[in-house]
Amino acid sequence: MVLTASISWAHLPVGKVWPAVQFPDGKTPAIDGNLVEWDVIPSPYWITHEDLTETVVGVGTAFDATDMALRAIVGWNNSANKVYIMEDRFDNAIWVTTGWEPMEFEFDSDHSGGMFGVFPDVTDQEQKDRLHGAQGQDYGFNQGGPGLNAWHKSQWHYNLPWGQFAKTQTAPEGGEGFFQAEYMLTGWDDLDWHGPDTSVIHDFQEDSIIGLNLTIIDDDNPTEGSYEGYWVLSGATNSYYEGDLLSDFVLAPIDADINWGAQATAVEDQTWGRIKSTFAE
Ligand SMILES: [Ca+2]
Ligand SMILES: [Ca+2]
Ligand SMILES: [Ca+2]
Ligand SMILES: [Ca+2]
Repeated sequence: MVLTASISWAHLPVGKVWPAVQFPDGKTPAIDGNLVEWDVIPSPYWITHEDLTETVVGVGTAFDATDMALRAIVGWNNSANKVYIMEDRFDNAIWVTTGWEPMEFEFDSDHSGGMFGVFPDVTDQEQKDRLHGAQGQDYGFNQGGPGLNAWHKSQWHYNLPWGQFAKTQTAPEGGEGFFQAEYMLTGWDDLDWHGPDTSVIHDFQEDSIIGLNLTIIDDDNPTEGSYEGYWVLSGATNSYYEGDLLSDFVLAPIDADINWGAQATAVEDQTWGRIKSTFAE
């Protein structure tokens, strides 16, 4: 009994706690799909495809990095009270924007665990809508369908000032290259789809643990349904609705080994780009 209970409550992978890097004030990333501000963050903060397990097709950990590869970083800032995620993904056939290949990520800011996404026993639609995403949230580009970035009735919460998503890609849809994205998110202890006035924002604290899982989906030929994999950090497919299965992330203190003074920004490039486009007009 005791063993069963401890297993059912264990966050996954068991015994693993990932660090979420703390951005000092003034060093938070611009959410523009240009990943240059993340370059100063060293590998102990990286999550790569080697950390993921494929759970649907049955590939397990036999990852082929020429088919898809991932580097992701989770960060946070105390003053802004936000979490930031970077996705740097190689894919031999990118279908994130028009197909169904999101990097999906689920958040349980207060680490409450429990169901947040599927309620088979709830038949009342109003009640279901209120529960869905309330105490854990599920995000990703087009995650809720084309143009939608969350898997709940609520969609306002990933737009400013609560959230922000941006991406770039080095190849057109269906091509081989990198899909690069940045995400800024608010934590919610209770997300009510009706709006922020009836929702409760989480207060992120240094050294606290949050529940978070990420999954990348590869489907290189969407018209033929060639589903290639569902690669999950926690190793549990049902992480998309069950908070107990999410991985643990600790909101790390400021890391003295990171040279934030050397952090590059894209501001100069963007300014020059604007000047050039002005010349061209
Ligand atoms: Ca950026
Ligand atoms: Ca692929
Ligand atoms: Ca929660
Ligand atoms: Ca693909």
